[in-house]
Amino acid sequence: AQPCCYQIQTLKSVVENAKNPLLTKKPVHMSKAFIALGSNLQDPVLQVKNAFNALKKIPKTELVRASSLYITSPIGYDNQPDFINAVAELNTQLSPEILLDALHTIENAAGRERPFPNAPPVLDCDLLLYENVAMRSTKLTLPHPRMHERAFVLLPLAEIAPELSLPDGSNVVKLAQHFINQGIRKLE
Ligand code: PH2
Ligand code: MG
Ligand code: MG
Repeated sequence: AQPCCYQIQTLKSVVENAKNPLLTKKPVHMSKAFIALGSNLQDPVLQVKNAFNALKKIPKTELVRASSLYITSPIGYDNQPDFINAVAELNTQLSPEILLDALHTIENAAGRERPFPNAPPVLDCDLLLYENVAMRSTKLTLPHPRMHERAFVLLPLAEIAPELSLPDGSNVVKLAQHFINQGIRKLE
């Protein structure tokens, strides 16, 4: 075909496609969410890297940013191995509750068991923040109730989203500065 004929054909199909509702994408509303990942069993570095890949596969969800991996001293219950921690930023069409279900599915797929409360996790995936939502239900509390005091959450968050503020207005970089002595360093 001559170049001009080709162009006319292309124009025709553009016009036809514009009329086809199956081919015209409606803009969808995406919500921003932040996830904390932690592991201290069964090759924690691999567990956290696998978790990033699993986050990419959540339906109606995009992985926007992944932090570096950090090696961190256990908080709360001392007699367990060091953790590998990281955080991820997602854009999602899922509600907080459905996103939480997806995170539990990822934990279970990694072989998470809960023999006792705060048992060392093969993989812990916590929903930290969902937009500016502040809520408390039996299933989910937002923001994550202990994120304000944990270097292993605040430092990786400050790395990928320094401008981020929590629903109460506190800035992550400022919060992180209080907890830099908790025993945390970036993995090389
Ligand atoms: N998670 C906990 C308790 N303590 N300590 C570190 N360093 N990293 C964690 O991810 C972590 C913890 C409960 O989820
Ligand atoms: Mg946790
Ligand atoms: Mg958890």
